[in-house]
Amino acid sequence: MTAALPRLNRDVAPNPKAPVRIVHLGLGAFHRSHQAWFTQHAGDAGEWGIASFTGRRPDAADVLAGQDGLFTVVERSDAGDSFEVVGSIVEAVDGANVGRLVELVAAPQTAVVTLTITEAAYGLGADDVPLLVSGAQPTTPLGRLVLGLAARKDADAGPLAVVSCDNLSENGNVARDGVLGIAREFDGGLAAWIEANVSFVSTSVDRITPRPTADDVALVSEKCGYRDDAPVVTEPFRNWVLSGDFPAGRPRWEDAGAVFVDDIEPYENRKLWLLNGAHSILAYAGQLRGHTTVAEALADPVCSQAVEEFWDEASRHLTGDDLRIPEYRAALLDRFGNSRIAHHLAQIAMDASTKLRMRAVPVLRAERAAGRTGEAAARMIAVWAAYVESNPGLQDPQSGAVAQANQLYGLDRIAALVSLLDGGLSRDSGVVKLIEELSAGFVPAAEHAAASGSGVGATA
Ligand code: CS2
Repeated sequence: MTAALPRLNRDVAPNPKAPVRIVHLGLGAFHRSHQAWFTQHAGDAGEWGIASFTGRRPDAADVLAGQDGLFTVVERSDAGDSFEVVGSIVEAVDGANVGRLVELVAAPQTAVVTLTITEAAYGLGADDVPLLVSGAQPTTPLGRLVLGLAARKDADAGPLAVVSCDNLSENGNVARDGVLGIAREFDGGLAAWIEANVSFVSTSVDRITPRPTADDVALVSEKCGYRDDAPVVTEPFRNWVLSGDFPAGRPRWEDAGAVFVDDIEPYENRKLWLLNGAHSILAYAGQLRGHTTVAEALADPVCSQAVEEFWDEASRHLTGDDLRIPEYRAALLDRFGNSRIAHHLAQIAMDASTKLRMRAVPVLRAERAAGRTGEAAARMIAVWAAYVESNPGLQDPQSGAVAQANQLYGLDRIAALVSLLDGGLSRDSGVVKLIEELSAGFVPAAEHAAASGSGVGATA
């Protein structure tokens, strides 16, 4: 039945194909439900097409190219699903096609480069310096971007904005440091040109977008009457806060609800600590207690209490008149509880050493500086430590160091893990002891079930 349906094509697209003026690195589900969605909903969408490049694998580009960049956004709430075709991606390209990337970054009409390359990728560019120097093709997103910027400089194509959309605090500055770090080693003149011509915009991005499944593909066929091999399922909520200059212009994203601010830090921290921090607690504590999704974990009082206590701690350090923390927390409980969105804890658990540095460390440090224990932030680290003990293969940019730490025992093991997040905290014996105690309270689900029927294996 499905095979007889026409493939999604421009006849059902909302607007004609726009010219490429945005280049994106990191073509994944989140990019499509967020930046591509906002661009489609900008009042001047007709002027802003996105050329989107994949990261490590070509698959997403292959599928999307087969339907001219089009895809369906399925907005899923407790009330039901709504379907919308998004047409702002006008070119979907395999990231290994560095030639096309360079050509587009160097094109004068390109005004913006957006990034969703994962938190971990910002530290990887050094590997690319020898490749760039020898004239070989770079393999990391930032290495590839530097090559594109070199071509833009040579073409005298003018300034542009690089907009990081990864969950890092001060992500614009992190992107700038990463790009300049590579450029300085490669070509000092290029580094100076970047400093003078490239603006690095910081943003806080938010839209929960789990990996799509085969069921989602079947649902779109059934409801929409066409075949879409790359739908994306997301929550109705979306948020984008941006801070920085766009020297070559930008879409009117504010028409779609994006907010432009001078000081992004309070918004960034609110999102990274309250949303992402809670996610990380649920990811490790939840899986240790036998849960699979965010909604399931949140329904477990041990996990939700750990989240609430962390929110109480973090909120003490979130000051700003319009942050509306109680409303934000209430909205998060609703969003996490949206059980029609199966947001898998295993997906959130990955890359912990990078994520916890943003999500747990600042709150823990701030609490200790204020003379308190920081127990709830420490618990986030503790549940990770407990989780990697029984799941040593968890994907992580520092997986080798995590494995080494796992060879140790007790406080030594905890100190080694904490040192991957923050050197100072790992040398604070009070912190290490607290994390060890909290960690011992969380036992894997199997042991849990075998334990003598108390039902609660956590100190939360
Ligand atoms: C999650 C985020 O995977 C993770 O680490 O915390 O992807 C989260 O779903 C998004 O930031 C929501 O905007």
